[in-house]
Parts: sequence; structure tokens; C-alpha cells
Amino acid sequence: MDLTELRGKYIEAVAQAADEAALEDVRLAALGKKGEISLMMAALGKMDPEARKAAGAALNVVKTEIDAALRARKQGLADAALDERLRSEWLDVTLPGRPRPRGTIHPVSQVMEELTAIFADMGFSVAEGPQVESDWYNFDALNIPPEHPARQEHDTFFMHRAEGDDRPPHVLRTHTSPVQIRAMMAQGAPIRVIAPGRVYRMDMDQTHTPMFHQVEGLAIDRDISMANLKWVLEEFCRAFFEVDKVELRFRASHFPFTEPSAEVDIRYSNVGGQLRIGEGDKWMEILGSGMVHPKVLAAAGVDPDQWQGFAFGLGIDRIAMLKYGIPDLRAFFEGDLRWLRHYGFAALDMPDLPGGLSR
Ligand code: 2NM
Repeated sequence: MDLTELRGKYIEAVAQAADEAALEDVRLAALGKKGEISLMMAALGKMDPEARKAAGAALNVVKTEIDAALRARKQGLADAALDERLRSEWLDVTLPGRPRPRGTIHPVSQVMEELTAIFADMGFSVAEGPQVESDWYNFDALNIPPEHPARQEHDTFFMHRAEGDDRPPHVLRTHTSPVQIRAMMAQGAPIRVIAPGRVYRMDMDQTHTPMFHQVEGLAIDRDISMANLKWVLEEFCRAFFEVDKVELRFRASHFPFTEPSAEVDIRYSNVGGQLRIGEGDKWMEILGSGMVHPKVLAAAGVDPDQWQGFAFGLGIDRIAMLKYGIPDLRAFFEGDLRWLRHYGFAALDMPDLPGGLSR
């Protein structure tokens, strides 16, 4: 066969190949093991040496040309495919993003922010402390002696000491009072602080979880009385429950760390399952309080002959349930996404007094 014709046939076939598969067919037909050019190469062996030399050189030229054409066409097809992808898959990275936040603020976090805003408005700052406490801060400093029932195994989580270490074990704090002790020791009197945070007690049923949240308040000055306590608590309840009128009732009680001590009830009504704070003829216990015991002041380095003040404590989870109509305490800590989306708050809805706490 005329080599010029052979060359023309394959160069044309290469040009006509529409895609990589067609191009591969052309390559196999020309240069594959059984390809036309390969077979002609093999046939050279049967020629006499003189003729083989000339024919071989000529055939090699054609082979090289076809090979080059194949490679060029292959690259061309690949470039075209890339151009097409770039045309169809373009993305305008200068377009503004579309933020769609999926997370929510837990009711406990929301209520902590609300509490903080209300008490900050009354001059209280926020104190925090460790959740693993020494028994001195958690008990002794609060006038809870070793034989007191609250120190028995069933209430308190004890940490482990190393083998042979006979010092009393640390505990998971059972209230945030140790934070108030630390605050008094660090800054002395006068002082106004609240201590919100996690606390731990070995208790688990319909209405108790082994970890829950508490806020305690403390105000120490020269002449602070139960009357100041009552006003602060009423003012707090009015702001927190967002009602014009609240009524509180003090009932004599006993805590080791306060004297006198009072449990505080709030007036409410239940209209078809809907609780209304501040009206009706029912009373619900919402917090414990009292005048800080002189022994507690002394333990915290505050002179009880010069200073006195009130303290109170309430459960954050419970007042969150009350305010936002959440029925089941245990669901608070299960991390169920459907629950969180239902009861959670928008991330940017930070409570503040001018804005109205819960808008
Ligand atoms: C309560 C009830 C009464 C309280 C006492 C103190 C401290 F550390 F100042 F002595 N903090 N909180 C207190 C008083 C807590 O919870 C039901």
C-alpha cells in the first residue's frame, strides 16, 4: 500500500474521532498489536536487508506521524472536555453566603442569661467556681458538720483519692454556695454576687436528675435585712416571670448556713393547665433563703460583728420549666435534637431588660 495513502487514511480518521473511545479504536486499528502499521512492521522481516532498511525507515516516519496525531487529538479532546466542565460547573464565589444556623440555645442557658441580666440590674456580679470542690468549701465552711445528713453518702458524689492517701475526698459540689464562700474570701465585704451553675446530687427520678442547675445570691453589707431580701426576690420574680404583680410568702425553715431561714412560695393559679404567676389562690415553693449564719461569715473571713446579709438559692431547671411550660425535667439533659429545636432559643435572642427578657 502507498504509504502516503496509509498516512492520509489514519490522519483523517484521527481528525474524525469524536471522543476518546473513537480515538482509541483508531489507535488500535493502526498501532495496536494487530494494527495495520504493526502488521506491516512485522512483514518487514521477510524482506531482504537492503529493501527492509528503506521501507522500515519510511514506515517509521508514518508511524511516528500517526502517533503524534493521536496524542495531539487526545489532548485536544481532553482540553475541550475540561472547557465544557468549567463552563457548566462555574460558581460565583462573590455571591453573599446564606447563613442558616441550625443550633439553638438551651432553655437552661437562656434562663441563666435572663437571671444574670436581672441581677446585674440590681448590682449583683456573677461569680463562678470549680465543680469539683474540697469538702471544706462544700460543707464545713457552710456550717455543715461531718455528721450532718447532707454529708452522707446517698446525696454526695465523692471523688477517688489515690491508694494510701487518707485525706478526705473531694466532692462534686452539691450547691453553688462554695462559690459564694470563695467570692467572700477573695473580695471581702461589702459584696453582691450571684453564682449560677451546675450542681450534683445522687438522686434520679421523675423530678430529679443527678446534675442540675442552681443560682445562689449573696448580699453582704453593714445593715442588710430580711426586708431587703424580700424586695430583691420580689423584684426578681416580677422581672423573670414578666408580670406586673407578684406575691411572695415566707415560711420559717431551716438551713445550716442561714439563721433565720425561710422557704419562699409564690402565688399562682392554674387555669386549665395554664399556670399564671401572681394571681389565684395557690402557692408554689420556688426558693430557699435566709440571713447568712455568723459562722459562715467567719469561715469566709468576714467579721460577723461588722457585716451581715442575706443569701438565697433556687433551681434554674425548675423555673425554666415553669416559665416556658416544659413538662419533663429529664428531657433537659438527653440532647434530643427535636426537643432542642422545639424548646431552644434563637442564638441571637440574648435577653436584656430594655428589650423585654423573652420578647
Ligand atoms: C439556699 C438557701 C439559703 C446560700 C447560702 C450561701 C452562702 F454561701 F452565702 F452562705 N449561699 N447560698 C443559701 C441560703 C442557699 O439554697 C436553697
